[in-house]
Amino acid sequence: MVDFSLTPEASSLRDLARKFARSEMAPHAAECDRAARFPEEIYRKAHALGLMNLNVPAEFGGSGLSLFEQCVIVEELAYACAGMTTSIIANCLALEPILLGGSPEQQQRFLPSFCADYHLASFALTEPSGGSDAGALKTRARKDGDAYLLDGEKCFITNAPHASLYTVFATVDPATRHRGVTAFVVPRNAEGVVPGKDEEKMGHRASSTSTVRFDKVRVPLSDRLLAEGDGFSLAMRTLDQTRTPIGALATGIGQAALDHAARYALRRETFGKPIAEHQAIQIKLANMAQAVHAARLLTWHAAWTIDGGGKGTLESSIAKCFASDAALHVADEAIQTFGGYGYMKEYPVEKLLRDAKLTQIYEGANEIQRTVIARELLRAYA
Ligand code: COS
Repeated sequence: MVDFSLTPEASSLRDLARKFARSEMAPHAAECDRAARFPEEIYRKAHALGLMNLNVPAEFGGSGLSLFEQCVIVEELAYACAGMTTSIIANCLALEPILLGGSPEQQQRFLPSFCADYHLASFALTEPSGGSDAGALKTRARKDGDAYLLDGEKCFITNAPHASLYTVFATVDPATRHRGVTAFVVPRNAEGVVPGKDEEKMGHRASSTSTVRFDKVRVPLSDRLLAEGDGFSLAMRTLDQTRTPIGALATGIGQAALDHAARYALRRETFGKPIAEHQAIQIKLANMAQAVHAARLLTWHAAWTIDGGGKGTLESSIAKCFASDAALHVADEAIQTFGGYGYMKEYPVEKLLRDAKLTQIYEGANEIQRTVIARELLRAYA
């Protein structure tokens, strides 16, 4: 039978994440947003509590959580600050290719240090010439004896200026498009690795984003993940896993927007009564509640599918796409409920709109999610 209740473990993880989010993250969210400050002290605390490397199995010192449990945590964190959450969960994205494609020796070599101490890793796939067409990447990997030389530039890389390791996707032969894409693990201190300056972003301003240049970076053969040409499907399989938590992140933004709007509607009065008593506002709140609820259930369903051994390509794209569209809409309606105050930085809802916007873009723009959904769907009818 389908069961929507949380297990005692998931419930206590939710409580832990909620307490951390509300006591450690929320009080600093507005200030970090205003100043575009990367609050490393908060990320260190998240690491110490086991809220960082959620997908890394316990045998490597990680939290070893199911995707469902990860989603429960991510929603709580994002409720307090989506930008901080993006930085906290970036290790999950960056380390996933090692979990999926690393040999036991590579996993043992790369993963435990991230769990034992606070270190950040970044997933380096997107390039300036285009992110959606991931098979057309231009970063070159040329064989040179017992190593590869990597040349190229990545952009929009979360945590890149602070990372000690990158999972990098490069091509051994651009003419073969996705069939040349190959994955590598590259330490930050390798000669020729040059992270750029922090980008000035619209939202997620507590998170750090930059380019990373690779200038003839020597990567030993032993740091290649899987075989030459296996990198594209490894990136796709990684994103199948990590798009679902983005659905949870967007759900957290949506829930925060709904809560702010409902509380405000109960205390703001117009025409002699709280605006919550006006049908126009009730309809808004009802639509917002439906969107958040549906986003959460689609996210949970995608996580449940993947935890049960399913590939989850369709389900994770549906969850990510729906929840991020819902988050933007709900944040917009929260601002409308606040009226002019909603547009002011003094109130928390305009930040939610700016933060929600990115969830429609990163980990695959929603146009790409719809492409994936349509392909998966049509396969069933062919
Ligand atoms: N799992 C495993 N393999 C997959 C896969 C998946 N989910 N999706 C595609 N593949 C495989 C295909 O089976 C195909 O393999 P073969 O060469 O053996 O036939 C190969 O990958 C190419 O697939 P496809 O033809 O679908 O590739 P396209 O170039 O058409 O691109 C999209 C597919 C658009 C889905 C892909 O480029 C994409 O996801 N882009 C967005 C990238 C992204 O999310 N960037 C954000 C980065 S993180 S912030």
